[in-house]
Amino acid sequence: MPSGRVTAAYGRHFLVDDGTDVVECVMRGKKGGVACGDRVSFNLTHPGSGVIEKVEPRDNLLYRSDEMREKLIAANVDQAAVVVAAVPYFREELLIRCLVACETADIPVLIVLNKADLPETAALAEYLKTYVELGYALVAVSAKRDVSALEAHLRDHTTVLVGGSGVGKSTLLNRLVPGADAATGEISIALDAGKHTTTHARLHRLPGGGALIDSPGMQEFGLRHLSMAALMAAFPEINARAGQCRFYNCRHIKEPGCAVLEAAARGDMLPSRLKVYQSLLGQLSESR
Ligand SMILES: Nc1nc2c(ncn2[C@@H]2O[C@H](COP(=O)(O)OP(=O)(O)OP(=O)(O)O)[C@@H](O)[C@H]2O)c(=O)[nH]1
Ligand SMILES: [Mg+2]
Ligand SMILES: [Zn+2]
Repeated sequence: MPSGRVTAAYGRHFLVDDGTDVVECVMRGKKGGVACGDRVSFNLTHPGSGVIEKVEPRDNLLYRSDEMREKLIAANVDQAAVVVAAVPYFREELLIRCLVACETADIPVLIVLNKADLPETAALAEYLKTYVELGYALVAVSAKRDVSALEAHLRDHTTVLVGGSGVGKSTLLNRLVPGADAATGEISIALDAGKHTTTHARLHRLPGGGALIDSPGMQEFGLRHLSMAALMAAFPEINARAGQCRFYNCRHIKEPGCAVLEAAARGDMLPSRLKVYQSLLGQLSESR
């Protein structure tokens, strides 16, 4: 049976690259999802079209989940580039949720600060130094001017671009993959937000080796699938202090003698990150 890699996922339709040709496939029956980046086996039904029969076991899978369902983003990636920008605006909660999802899926992350050409970016670059101190890799680029700092990180890897709408993922892709010709959107001033220009994930081969997956910008990153242990492990500054709390099972909400809360009170932890941690924890307890 021929096999290949899924390079586009449009609902129940997929493009599969077998190394020579791109075959349009559907999934048989209603079983499980197929994600961009999946390795699959398929049967040809006509020249150029086929049916996916089997999804090979995945190295990893990045997905989000809300109350209703799971939304697959990409499979079998070496890393995720979480793209942020000061324009239209920086959404720290979305960044944190992306970082937590990648950590939970065992996917190394790189924070990409885009739009370095804009004056609004300087303050955000300063703010993100805290993330570097936490151990995250960060590169600043301008999709409009210079992306060389990012190129070195992408070579020979499969990388998925994730982040909010309008941060410039598709513009980065077009710059890095000449001829990709992905649609990019003008930011709607009226809404002061991205417009969700990209609607489906797509994998492109990088000219220097490796692949880049562009994904639709997200408004929310649902994390219903998280366990409490995974949540705590995904915050390095909490993880590092958890053993110092008075209670071994401290949840770092309002317990006395909590080393995490004390660190936050001293200014040794970003209050915004503690707040997102606590709200994620609250949602987990609700959904159980
Ligand atoms: N000044 C500046 N503008 C940029 C840069 N990168 C992207 N833009 C602009 O930002 C807007 C949104 O870019 P897109 O690439 O469509 O953003 P996206 O992240 O793909 O958005 P979605 O597909 O909706 O998720 C466009 O108007 C781009 O021209 C940059 O480095 N500098
Ligand atoms: Mg896009
Ligand atoms: Zn604690």
